[in-house]
Amino acid sequence: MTWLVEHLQMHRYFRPLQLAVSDSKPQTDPSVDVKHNSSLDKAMMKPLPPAGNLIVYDKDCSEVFDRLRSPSGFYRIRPKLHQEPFLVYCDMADGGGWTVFQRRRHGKVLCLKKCFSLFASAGKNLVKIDLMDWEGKRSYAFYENFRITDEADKYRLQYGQYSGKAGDALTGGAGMVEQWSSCLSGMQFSTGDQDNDRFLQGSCAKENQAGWWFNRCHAANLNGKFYHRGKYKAEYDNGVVWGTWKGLWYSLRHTTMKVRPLFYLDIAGSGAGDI
Ligand SMILES: [Ca+2]
Repeated sequence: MTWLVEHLQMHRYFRPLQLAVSDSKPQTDPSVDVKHNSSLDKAMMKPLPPAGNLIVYDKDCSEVFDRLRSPSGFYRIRPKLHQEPFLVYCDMADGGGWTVFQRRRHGKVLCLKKCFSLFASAGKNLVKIDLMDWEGKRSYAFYENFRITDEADKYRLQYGQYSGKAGDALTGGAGMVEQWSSCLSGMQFSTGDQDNDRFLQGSCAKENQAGWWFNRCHAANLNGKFYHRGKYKAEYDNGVVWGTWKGLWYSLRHTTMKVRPLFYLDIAGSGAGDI
């Protein structure tokens, strides 16, 4: 009798769990160019609501938010009609509707191959970069009309007006000399085996052990090496860096790059932001 009760309890306990596991399976997309390597990230992957027979994908997280007013989490989007839908993290706090394309929290996330299509549309957009140091202090930078071109153009970076508190590190700061060496506007994406920087004597991507946009080399590298404290010493300034806020020798704890349409009904208002 006890065995039966136990069995039923086990059965009842495990059944929904199994369902939950299988429900969440479509959320795990091995083809997404994102490395999820934390249980926290996995916990955030909640099942999508049933879509019925006709599955219509939203083109970005702002459309998901407009339609569902749903919480932050992973959602399948399709920026272009002829494109395969893919998973992205939607930040539904901080005013809502943000499509996250870069994130450092528990490992590297940079959605490039699929996410560049988010920037290909004619509509104006706003990118917000959220930064957090090791004391939990936050800062941010906004860029209007952010663009990443396609693979043929090696994912060239372009952006418009900066505003915010953390400084315009993508441009290298205010000084001409700094901008000559570190302005990332117009730069193609570099990796360890694809040197597209302007540093003739070597490879910025190799020195920094990171795929990123480099000039000669950078004042901002959110894909840099993760250090377990802020200040670091190394041969190269290869940390997770936003130079205009914390300098080149301070590696940040969390960073996020996220995009949404420029003219978006912002319910809560975007301030220091969720990260
Ligand atoms: Ca080079």
